[in-house]
Parts: sequence; structure tokens; C-alpha cells
Amino acid sequence: MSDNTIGRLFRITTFGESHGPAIGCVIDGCPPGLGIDVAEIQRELSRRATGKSRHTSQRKEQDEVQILSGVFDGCSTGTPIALLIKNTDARSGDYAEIAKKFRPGHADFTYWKKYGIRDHLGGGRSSARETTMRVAAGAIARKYLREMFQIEITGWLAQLGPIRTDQVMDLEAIDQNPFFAPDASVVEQLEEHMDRLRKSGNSCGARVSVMASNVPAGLGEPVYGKLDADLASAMMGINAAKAVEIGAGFRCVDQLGTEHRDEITPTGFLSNHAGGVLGGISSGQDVLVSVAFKPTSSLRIPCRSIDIAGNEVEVVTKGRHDPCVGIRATPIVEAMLALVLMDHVLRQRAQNG
Ligand code: EPS
Repeated sequence: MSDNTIGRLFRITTFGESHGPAIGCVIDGCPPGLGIDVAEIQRELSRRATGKSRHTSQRKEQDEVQILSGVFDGCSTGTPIALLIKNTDARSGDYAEIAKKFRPGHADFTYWKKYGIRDHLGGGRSSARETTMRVAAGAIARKYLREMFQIEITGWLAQLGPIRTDQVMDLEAIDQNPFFAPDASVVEQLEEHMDRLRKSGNSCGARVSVMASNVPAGLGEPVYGKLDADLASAMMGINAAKAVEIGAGFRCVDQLGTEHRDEITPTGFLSNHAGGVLGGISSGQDVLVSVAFKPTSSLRIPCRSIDIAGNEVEVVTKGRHDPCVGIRATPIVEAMLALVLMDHVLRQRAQNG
């Protein structure tokens, strides 16, 4: 399997499977002298972790990150930073029944078609457990962006199933509820929706939005390294992501030019339909991205499928699955935005000084 790396100058290579001994990454290209605080990385990891509420997977992982290299006296040295998290609570027996069957809607079908290897244990490399490393590396990128540019990244759940959660934007509320919802008044409704869904054995989708403020103008490399193209690629690379919008996104189809264009005045732009990117280059406005996550495919509700020999079978998936992967996706989406901005900050410095 190739292409386990993201970034040109700030390069993250992840490795590991959900039910293997550990999961890890190597960060290559981190500038020297950045304070690396394991507690800060841990804080981000705990925001993403399983089992924080009854609405997510009940797998109990400590997600304790070890820094194996690249840090001396609490600072990055400029050498590769290797991070490792041991897997301690895999329950591989849950997957015995689907060892030779495919879950409709899951990567296990295409992994089989491509590699001819069936690592059925916890989804193997296709598991969302891999996102621990995106979040850990993202915490380092985020720190650099904050210290060097005062860039602040904030993500939130914008919609869960049919319920809009962003009609009120109270940024303080986001980390005060298990959904990362900025509208505290809908939390009860979300709880009820998820309780009903969990009892029925079904799953639902979600939309997560993220914003980066204080992004300097000029990030992004036309024509094949556009900032928005790299953002779309990074976000679509998150497990279960099915769509990405930058700024107005698909809404731009309905807009007239007079509405969509963001008028400019001596004191700034009058709107931000562009999502902070014009011609693939950051404009200095907030960068705005939204990601749609599909409903989880691992369901205990029986369905029709085939086995690896092509025979008709019924599939029932056991285990501790998230009924809505979007609930835990906010820290992941934030991390991907941080990784892409970090890479582009270094690329901008390399060419333009
Ligand atoms: C996942 C399935 C579940 C989740 C896992 C992602 O794993 P398991 O079946 O082994 O309990 O718990 O998420 C994590 C372990 C994590 O840290 O995010 C999947 O199929 O993607």
C-alpha cells in the first residue's frame, strides 16, 4: 500500500492498523525550535477519542501518545518527529463473523478488490483509528500556526442527520457538549436522535465545518497546488468523507454573480462566499470548509451482500461502532486544515521568503 503521506514540506506519514499493536506517524519537515508539549497533543487526542459519551464507539483506548524522536528539551530539533500510540482495547473476536464477508458501504470490498488481502480486524488500515495520527500531527501544526501567525482554527458540527446545529454560533459552547455543536439549545434533540438511532441499530450522516482566522493572504500554489484543491484532497481523505465545500460550495450554483462576488472596500471584504480562497490562493479572509460524512456502514441490522467467493450472504456487523462518525470528526477536520495550512505556510516561505 503506497501513499500514506500528506504534505510537501510538512510531511506526515502514518502507519498502523486498528487492531495491530500500535498506530503511529512520522512528521518530517517540522521547523526546529517549536515547543512540543505532549499535554497539548494529548488534549487534542482526547477531544477525538472514543467512549467519551454513549453516542460514540465504546472502545476504551487511552490514546496515550509517545514521542519517540525529533524533540530535545521540549523543542523540535528539525529531525523527524515520530509519534506512537499503542492499541490496548481491540476486540478482534467481534469481527470473526465477517472475516470473509463484505459490509455494503464499507472499504472492505474495495480493499479486497485492490489488494486481495482481507484484514477484517477492525477495518485494518481503513479504520478511523488512523485519524489519531492526523490529530496528533495536527496539534503540532496548529501550535506553529498559532505562534507564528496567530492563526486560530475552530471546527464545529453543523448538522447531524436532519438536525441543523449551527443556527446559533456560540463558539464557547462547542467543547461543552459531546457533539461539538455551537448551538447548545439543540443538544437535547441530538441526544434523543442518537438514542433512538442507537436503539434501532441504524446510523446517520453529519456535516462538520471548520474556519481558520488570521490566515495571511498568499498561501496556495497555482495551478496544481491550489490551497482549496489541497484542502479538498485532505478532507476527502478522512474516513467516511463524501463531500467537501469551500465557502459557499454548492450553494454558488444558485447564486448570481452579484451575490457571490465578495465586494472589496478599503477596510476589507463585504462577504466571504469564496471561503477565503481566490484562484487557489488565500485572500486573507477566514478560510471556511465544510465536510459531509456518510452514515456508518457497520450496522447490526442484517443486509444482503456477498462473501469473498462471490456467494450471496447476509451480513450483520457486531462491535463497538460509532452510529455517527461525524460526531467525532470535528477535531479531525480541524487537524486536516492545520496540516494543509502548515504545509502551505512553509511552501510560501520557500518560494517567496
Ligand atoms: C472503527 C470501528 C471501531 C471504532 C474505531 C473505528 O473499532 P472497533 O471495532 O475495533 O471497536 O472504535 O475507532 C477507534 C478505535 C478510534 O480510535 O477512533 C472503524 O471501523 O472505523
